[in-house]
Amino acid sequence: PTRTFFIGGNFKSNLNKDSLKELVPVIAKHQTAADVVIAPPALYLLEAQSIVEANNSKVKVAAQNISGKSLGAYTGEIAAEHVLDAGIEWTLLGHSERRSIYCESDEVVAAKTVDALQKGLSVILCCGETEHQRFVENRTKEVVTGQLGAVHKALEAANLVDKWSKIVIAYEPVWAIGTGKTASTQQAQDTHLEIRNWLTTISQSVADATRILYGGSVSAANSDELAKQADIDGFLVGGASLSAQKFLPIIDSAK
Ligand code: G2H
Repeated sequence: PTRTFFIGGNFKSNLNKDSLKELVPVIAKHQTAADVVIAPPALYLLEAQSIVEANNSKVKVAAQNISGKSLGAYTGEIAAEHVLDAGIEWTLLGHSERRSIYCESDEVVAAKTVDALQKGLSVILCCGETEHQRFVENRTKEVVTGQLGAVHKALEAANLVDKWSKIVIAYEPVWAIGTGKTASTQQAQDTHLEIRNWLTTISQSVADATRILYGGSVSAANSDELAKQADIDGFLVGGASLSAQKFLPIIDSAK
């Protein structure tokens, strides 16, 4: 199966107007066969979108989160409608920082995913186990497929199972996020394969077509090796996406 390599840049709550205006055009102009999607802080979504458009770039912009509600009385939130109105096609959902710091349960992430897909956004859906769940409880597969399973259940209930084609999965072991610790190439590949096998329970075609990204301290030093693995179809990059010097070589590791 051919799956176009996919590189996400998750800027998290970083950068400012000036550094964003410096960084985004460089990414937008970089030539690659890979799908590249960058997720700036919400306040800069419009700016990032206008930069990629001005450069006629293939690079896409993603929100880092959406409310999961429609327009209305949800102070502080950004709805899928706003993201779409900005000409933006993607959102991240279920990042571990959303889950752990902002208490988003599997069910909340699943409901947001349904909302995003129903309204026409594509979703980078994050999943991943904690250090305790992997190394003490030995429950990585159960945790990750539980997170993805909650989404699948919600898609079934909403009659949206065909929308798996609009989802890219990002596997991000929580213990490897921003810590400098990366899962070993083998640990990553093994878990990606477990996710791929789980996807066959939806259908073989979903398993074949769905991109599964690795995330967690990806850098130019480890991206080539990770990219070679059969079930690693790209990366979700945090810290190293904040500088062109670090991010472009990771984009270039696309197979
Ligand atoms: C994981 C990743 C991007 P980092 O959160 O989503 O960040 O590369 O900084 O570990």
